[in-house]
Amino acid sequence: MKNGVDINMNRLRFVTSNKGKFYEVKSLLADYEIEMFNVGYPEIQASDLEDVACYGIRYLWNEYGGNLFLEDSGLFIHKLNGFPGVFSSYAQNTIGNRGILKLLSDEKDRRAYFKSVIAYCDEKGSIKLFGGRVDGFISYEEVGDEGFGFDPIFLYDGRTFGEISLDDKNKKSHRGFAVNEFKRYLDNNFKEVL
Ligand code: ITT
Repeated sequence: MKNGVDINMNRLRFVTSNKGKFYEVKSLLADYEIEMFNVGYPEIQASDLEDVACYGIRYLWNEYGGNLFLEDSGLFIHKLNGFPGVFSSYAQNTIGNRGILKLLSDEKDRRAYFKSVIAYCDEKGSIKLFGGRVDGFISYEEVGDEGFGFDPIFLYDGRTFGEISLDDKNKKSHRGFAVNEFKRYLDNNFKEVL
């Protein structure tokens, strides 16, 4: 303990049920001990990922204390006015990638982006948000079996995220950018007390 604060700040709980996300984040935060903390939290109906993340992290702080983070992400398709966006999980579990491709079947405008928001709560209950975004296109068919979720239909630089390795995806993805921002914050704020 230092000034009443647990100085082992390099041990963090990542609240998620998604192993694909967990491995991506764990690889980027290799200097830290990351524990998968699969406890679930309410995801409110809101139009912004930030609002969903803030509500979730406050709930988690009340239930489990600090030193934890969550990550909320979504796929936003221009021609569908941002759908599935905050409903990405629901869309993935119901219509899936095939359903998304069907919605865009005769569509030439296939622009889409992934967005990621990380909400972190420290030992004292202070909350910080970090974000990342990657712009790409929806493919015409599912390609590749790497990654998870929408990866086989998200085209970036001529290949889908389903065709590239985890390390490659981490260099260009929404989550990669958000986690690197988070890492910079952790390195600046906590490394010196270890
Ligand atoms: P949590 O337990 O962490 O909430 P989740 O899978 O429900 O896991 P999200 O709500 O953040 O995560 O994700 C919404 C949906 O978007 C979900 O179906 C994911 O599979 C999908 N998704 C998120 N990031 C993705 C990525 O990098 N590549 C492909 N699909 C992704």
